[in-house]
Amino acid sequence: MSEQERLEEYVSIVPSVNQKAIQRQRFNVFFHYGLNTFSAKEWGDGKADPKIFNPTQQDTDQWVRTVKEAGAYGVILTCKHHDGFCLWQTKTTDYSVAQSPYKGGKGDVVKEVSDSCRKFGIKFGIYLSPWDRNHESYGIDRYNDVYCEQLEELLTGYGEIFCVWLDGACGSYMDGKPKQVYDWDRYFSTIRRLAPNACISNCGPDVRWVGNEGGFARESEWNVVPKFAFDIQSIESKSQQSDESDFAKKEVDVNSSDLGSRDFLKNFDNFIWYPAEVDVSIRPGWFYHKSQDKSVRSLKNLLKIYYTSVGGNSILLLNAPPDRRGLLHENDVKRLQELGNHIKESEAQLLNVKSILAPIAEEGKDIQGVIEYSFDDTTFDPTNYYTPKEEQSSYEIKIELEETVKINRLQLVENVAYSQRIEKFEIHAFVKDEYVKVFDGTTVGYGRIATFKAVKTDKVKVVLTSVRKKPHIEFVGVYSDNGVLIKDTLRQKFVKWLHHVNYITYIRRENKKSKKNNSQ
Ligand code: FUL
Repeated sequence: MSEQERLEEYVSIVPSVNQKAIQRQRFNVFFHYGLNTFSAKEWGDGKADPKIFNPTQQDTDQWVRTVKEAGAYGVILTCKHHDGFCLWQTKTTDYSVAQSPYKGGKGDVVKEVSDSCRKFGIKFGIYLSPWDRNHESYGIDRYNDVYCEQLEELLTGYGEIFCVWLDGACGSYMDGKPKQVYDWDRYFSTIRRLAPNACISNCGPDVRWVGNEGGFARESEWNVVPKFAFDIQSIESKSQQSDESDFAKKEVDVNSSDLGSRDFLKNFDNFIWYPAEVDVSIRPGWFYHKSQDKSVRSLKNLLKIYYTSVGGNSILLLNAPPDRRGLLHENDVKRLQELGNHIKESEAQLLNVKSILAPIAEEGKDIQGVIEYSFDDTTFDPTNYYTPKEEQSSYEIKIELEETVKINRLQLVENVAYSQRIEKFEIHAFVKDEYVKVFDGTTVGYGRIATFKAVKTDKVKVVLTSVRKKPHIEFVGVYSDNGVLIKDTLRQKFVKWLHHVNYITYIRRENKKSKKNNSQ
């Protein structure tokens, strides 16, 4: 394939309807809740007495109200974690809320959370751990039937589901059991049949695990990646294998610091649309532990995660674990509200534009449309975009603001119905008598929020210096200074350098392998 044919191939790969929806949703909250909440464990062994599950003030409205205040759009609940304890009235096992004192054994936490989601207009999703340390059938083929029955109960009894989150973590050796041979294809077809609007995430074909649980996204996140990126064996092998708290600190998988640049893709032939999700907890643990009440992430830290994920072409899944009362702890609530206020206030700082100039547009796809467009709702509109009439080697968009003001952010969104096309861009601000470069960027995709050192100006220029094909831009917005500047620490710079070295080694190895295969 020539370079040109390759580029055509990459831009022909576009998201499914479900992927478009979850990408536009941008930010969701994880609730880890269950027996571990009461046993102070991260990985329950499946032997804890269900009687310890006894929240006395459970209020799922409080959880979901807080999610809304945090500025998130969806919730994912651990309906069953690795210990096998089910938060709903299931027919597949006795190890559930039915055996607990909660509501005299008649409670159904899944129902309560899904009802609260509907009440507050928040989407509802489920986490159902494939690894089950309690079920007698785990390890033998019958477990696949049990797992599908559990999926069926959850996908038919609780209304619309936006996401099914399949975890690759497994430590079955700890129980002296063989690893279950999971029938992933059957799980996927069960989900597609019963919840056609749901994305299958993590060990699934729709949303890609970013590769760590520490809140790190790559600087350049690509949506079109080689098909191998969706390889369950490798997702599983890189997932947590033991209950070590250090897991969260691990950085992006070294072999995959680049999953989609032109340079990287040229080594492969099959590609898929596979957007990244950053899953990370607001506390050191995924479950609530009283000892961590003072270790809730700072707002500064959350903002770094928010701007590098939501602002860096990734979905954010932020975990906030309810406590033993059945409430989100005051410290977590406060932090989530601060985050929500920050997002709201920062979005309201969008500046009015006096004029905008760009290369001549295709008919009906004028640049004016993309500054008038409101990006704050979550409905994806495939018809809204600006695109130039002609293919060019670079494109310049000049924005004149209504007033001279200090700015520190520019948001750029591609209409992903036309794939991800922008590979490199620059932002320049007019200061004194000339344009000065304030930002150098790579990927845009379904959302890039570029933050830079605040600069006083009334004119900004975005230059797209490398594209796969002419861009389809859905939104461009300039914002006044909110004091946020996301930049790398020395350690992160070092890790990036390390990734680069590993990446080169990886490519060399792949090339060697394919040369060897070709000569055989
Ligand atoms: C991991 C699990 O082992 C953790 O307990 C948590 O559920 C996290 C989201 O996924 O792999």
